[in-house]
Amino acid sequence: MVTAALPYANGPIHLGHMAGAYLPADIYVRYKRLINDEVLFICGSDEHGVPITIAADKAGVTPQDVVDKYHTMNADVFEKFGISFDYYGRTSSRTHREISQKFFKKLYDDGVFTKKTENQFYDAKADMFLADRYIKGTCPKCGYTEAFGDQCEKCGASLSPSELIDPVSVLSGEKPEMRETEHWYIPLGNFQDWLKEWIDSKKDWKPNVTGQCRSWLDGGLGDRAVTRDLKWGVPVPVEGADGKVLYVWFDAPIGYISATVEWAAQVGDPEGWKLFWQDEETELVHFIGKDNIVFHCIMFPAMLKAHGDYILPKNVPANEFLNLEGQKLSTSRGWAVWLHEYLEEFEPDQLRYSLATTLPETKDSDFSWKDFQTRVNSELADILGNFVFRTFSFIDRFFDKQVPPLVNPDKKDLEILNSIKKYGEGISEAYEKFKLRDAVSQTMNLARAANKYFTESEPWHTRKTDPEKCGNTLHVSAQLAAALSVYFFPVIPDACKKIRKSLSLADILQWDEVHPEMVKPGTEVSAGEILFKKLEDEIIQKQFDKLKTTEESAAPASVEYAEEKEPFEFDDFMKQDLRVGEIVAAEKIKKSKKLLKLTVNLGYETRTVVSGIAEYFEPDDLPGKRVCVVANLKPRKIMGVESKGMILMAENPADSSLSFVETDAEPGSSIS
Ligand code: B3M
Ligand code: ZN
Repeated sequence: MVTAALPYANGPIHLGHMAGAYLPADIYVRYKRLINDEVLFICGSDEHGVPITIAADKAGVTPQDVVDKYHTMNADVFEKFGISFDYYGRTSSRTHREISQKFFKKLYDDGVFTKKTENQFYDAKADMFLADRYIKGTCPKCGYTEAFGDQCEKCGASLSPSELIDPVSVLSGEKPEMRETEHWYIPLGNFQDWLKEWIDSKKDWKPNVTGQCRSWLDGGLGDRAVTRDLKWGVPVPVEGADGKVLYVWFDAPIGYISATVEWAAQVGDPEGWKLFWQDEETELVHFIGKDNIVFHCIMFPAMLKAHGDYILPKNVPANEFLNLEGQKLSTSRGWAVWLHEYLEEFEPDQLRYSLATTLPETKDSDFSWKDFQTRVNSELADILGNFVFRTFSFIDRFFDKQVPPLVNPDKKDLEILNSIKKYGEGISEAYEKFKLRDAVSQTMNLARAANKYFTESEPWHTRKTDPEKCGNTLHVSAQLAAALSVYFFPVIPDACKKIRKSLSLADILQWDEVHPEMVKPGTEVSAGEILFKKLEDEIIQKQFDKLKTTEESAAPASVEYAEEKEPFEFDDFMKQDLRVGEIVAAEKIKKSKKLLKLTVNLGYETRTVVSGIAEYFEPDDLPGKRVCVVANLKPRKIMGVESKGMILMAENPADSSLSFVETDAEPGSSIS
């Protein structure tokens, strides 16, 4: 059972999504199908949560309009890009609503949840509780009258709704009242021991995944809300829950199960989904980006364990993030490459291959248009394309379109023929360990070896001087082309189908059908078309310029830089002791919207630092970050928490967003 993270249906798919979860998952699944594993590949649209309602408000339409548009658009882009889901569902479906409600009800009846009361702004006219972005008023810092409940867009101050002067509801314009509201929570602390043992048993999980899980566990697991006061979502199926819906991160992972149920119904085997979710023999693998690790390795496993009827994930090979031209992808700044726009200019295989060579498997990686052009021109075209083209056109022109027999092969012929199986084992082993970049580079190495063999055999000479030897070269090359059409199929399926067609081979071959005598002498070979056209500099430059223009148009007109402070003495600077600290845990501070309590490892000690960044960062995303700490700042009590030190933050003058000053240096390193 293989799943890929359900993309929010609030916008189009970009490169980062592809490299994070969808392409790795598809390559892995295609490989699994080639080795005859019974595999089901499930995904779908994540259609609930505030991201959807904000997009709807911005566009002046309903949430259903938003999800209908992007569900269709994203399903179409995945199809065109060859992401071969067996089923692509959506969490606004009736099946999903019923299954997620039933799941919730079982945990509710089993007493898994705790219930808590909290204060929240309520709009009596719109008859709903208000999320932070749904409240606006006068900024207490600069007097701007359109500040939102979470942030003032003018001065950038991070706010909490209760700080706004004269708050009003964005929906009705009325003054909201403060009301008590109740929510259900899953007390993850009750699963702490079991989760620690379960995570510790995962010896084959990627270190970036287990590392983040351990930070979470070390920080102590808190309670996680499983319901929200929103109109849009799965209604909470119990008494006294009017106006409440399931928290999006409670229902979304259940979307994997409901989509499988829908798939089973679609294939006429309504009970067939149980093989994939309730059979201990089945291996469940979740492909996700690193920002979803806590939900797939801590929260969802706790839910599945509590429920009792489901299997648990065997592996969660989360990828890190893909950067674009050396910068973080940013949809708000327009710094992104949208798949539907890419497909207007280029072929899926070209991007599948170049992205596969730079997947952020263990650390963030980068995509550049220049590198894309190099991968297409110097590898796909010059190595694989060139080898296949020369082989097929030689057989077509000089061997009457038929694969010649192998007669008295020499050492080189036998060596490369016998290397085919070896390559297959190495590539297969890499795939089994989710080392997809390594698998892809080994596959291209086989193409390199084939191309070199062809060139060094000089069939254009032996054709006249030693026709038998020339025939051997083309016989061997035909076997190599056939092997490549199987081994490369997970990555560049379209090109592989073309190679097989030219070799009159079956469309879907299995991995273990690859062997040195795959293509029989006498097989009809049609001269292949050019597999990969080279990309000209102009078309690449055009993409790069387009990126720059979109960024400029999305960037704010004028940027006001803060005044530089007065000069000061060097000795004064030397009084402060800056150190590298690794955040090992992060949590919100009760009754404060702005503060986070961070546990920071300084190498020589671990300490608590309070930081006013709760409006900018989810606590879940912070463990593992290495940041700059003013270590010798005098300790002080903030909201009852003793804070020793300060985390340095960089404030972007364009939009006042905050970023950490991150480093790879070891915790405890002195910064001066
Ligand atoms: N919708 C994707 C994200 O966090 C989120 C994944 C759900 S997987 C169940 O961008
Ligand atoms: Zn302000």
